[in-house]
Amino acid sequence: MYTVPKDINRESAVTVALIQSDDSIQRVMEELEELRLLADTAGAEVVDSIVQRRKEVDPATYIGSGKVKEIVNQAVELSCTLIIFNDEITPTQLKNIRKIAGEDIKVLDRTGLILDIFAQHARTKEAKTQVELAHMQYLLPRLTRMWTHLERQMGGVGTRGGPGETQIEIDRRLIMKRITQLKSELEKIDKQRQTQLQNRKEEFRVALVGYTNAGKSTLMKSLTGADVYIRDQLFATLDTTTRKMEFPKGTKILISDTVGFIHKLPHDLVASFKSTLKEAAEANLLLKLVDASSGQVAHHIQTIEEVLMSIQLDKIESILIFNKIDQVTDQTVMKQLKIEYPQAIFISALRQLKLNELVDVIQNIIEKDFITHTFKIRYSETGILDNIYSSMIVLSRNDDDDAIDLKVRGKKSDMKSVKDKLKEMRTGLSETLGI
Ligand SMILES: Nc1nc2c(ncn2[C@@H]2O[C@H](COP(=O)(O)OP(=O)(O)OP(=O)(O)O)[C@@H](O)[C@H]2O)c(=O)[nH]1
Ligand SMILES: [Mg+2]
Repeated sequence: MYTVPKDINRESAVTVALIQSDDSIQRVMEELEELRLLADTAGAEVVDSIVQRRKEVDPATYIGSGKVKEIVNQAVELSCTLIIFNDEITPTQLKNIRKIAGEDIKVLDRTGLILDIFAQHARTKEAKTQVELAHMQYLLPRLTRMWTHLERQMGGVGTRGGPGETQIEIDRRLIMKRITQLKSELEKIDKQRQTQLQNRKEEFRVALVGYTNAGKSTLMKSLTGADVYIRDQLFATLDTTTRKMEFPKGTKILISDTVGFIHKLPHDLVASFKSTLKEAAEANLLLKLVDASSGQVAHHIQTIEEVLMSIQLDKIESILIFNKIDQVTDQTVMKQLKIEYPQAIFISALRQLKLNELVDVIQNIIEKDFITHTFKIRYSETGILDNIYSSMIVLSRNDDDDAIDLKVRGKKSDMKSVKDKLKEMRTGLSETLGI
C-alpha cells in the first residue's frame, strides 16, 4: 500500500473530476485516489477533491465556467497553487480554465502531471529523449502566450521537462523542428537496440510488465540481484534494464524490467516509449505483475491487457503473477483471487516468497519445446563440452573408456548446432587421417 510522505514544503493541490451519466462513481473515486498518488509522486499534496456531475463535457471549460470559478475560489481559500484535472482536457479548455484561474494558480490535467513525473524520473538518454518528445507533442497545441508567461513565473509541479526558460520563447516552428530532431535521435537509439536484440536472438527472453508500483523492479532484483531503482512511487522505472539469469538446472535466460503502465496512459507517451517497450515486444514470455494488495486487481489487469493490446503484444505467452502477498492481510481476498485466477502465481518479490514456484513455471515453459538426446563424445572432441554445458541441461554423464555419453535436454536448434560441429570435427579428423 502507498504511504504519503508528509512534507511541509510541498505544493498543495485541488483535484477535479467529472462524472458523466454512464460513469461509475466508484471508478471515478479510484481514479481520484490514483491522481492523488500521481500528485504525491510529482511533489504536490492533494488537500481537496471536487467532483462535478454533468451530462456532457463543456467544450469551452470542461466542467462549465461557473464551476471553474468555484474551484478557483476554493483553491485560493485552501492556499493551493495547483488545480489538477482527472482527465486529459483539450488545449482550448485548458487555455480558458487558465484564463479564469489567473496567474497564481497552475492548471494541469492528468497527462501533464504524468509528463511531469516522467521528466523527473528519466535518467538515461533514451528515456530523456522519449520524455522530451512526448512533452513537446503535448506542448505544441497548448503553447499560448499567456501560458509561457505563467510558466516562466512559476516553477514546481507541471513545469519540468518541457523546454527550458529560453526555449519557452521559441515559436511553434522551432518546437516542430525539435520534435523532428528528437524523433531522429530516437530512431538512432532504436537501431542500436535492434543490434543488441539481434545479438541476443538465441536466448530465451522474459519481460516484466505491469501496473506502475506493482513491484517489477523488486522482482527483477530478487531474481537477478540487479541493482535497479526501487521506490514506493509511481513510474520509478522509465528505462529498460536487462540481466542474465541462471536457473538451478543451468538454463540461462534474459530478463528485462521496464516502464510500468497506468490507466489512461497518455497516447503520446505510449507512442514515444515504443522503443523502450520493444524489449517486451521481443520477449518470448511476459510476466504480468499485479499488486495483490492494491484493492484494484481486476482494474489493473484490464489496464495491462489494454496497453498490451494497443502495442500489439497481447499474443505473447504470459504468466499472471500476484505480488505483495505478504501485504494481503485479509485471507478471504487471497482465497477469492485464487478462485478467480486459478492459473496465477502468488509471490512476494520483497520477502522472496514463492519465487521458486515462479522459477519452476518459467523453466517448464522454456522446456516445453525441448528435446532429449544422447551424445557420444570422443575424448578427442571434448572441446565441444563447453558448448553443450552452456546451452543445454545435462541429465546424465557417463565417462566410458573410449567416449563420454551425455544425455541432454535442450532446444532443437542447439542440438543441431552441436551435431553440426561434431560432424565438422569428425570430417576434419578423417581428412587429416586420410580416411
Ligand atoms: N510489502 C511488499 N512490498 C513490495 C513487494 N514488492 C515490491 N514492494 C514495494 O513496492 C514498491 C514499488 O516497488 P517497485 O519494484 O519499484 O515497483 P515497480 O513495479 O518497478 O514500479 P515502477 O517502476 O514505478 O513502475 C516499493 O516500495 C517496494 O519495496 C512485496 O512483495 N511486498
Ligand atoms: Mg520499477
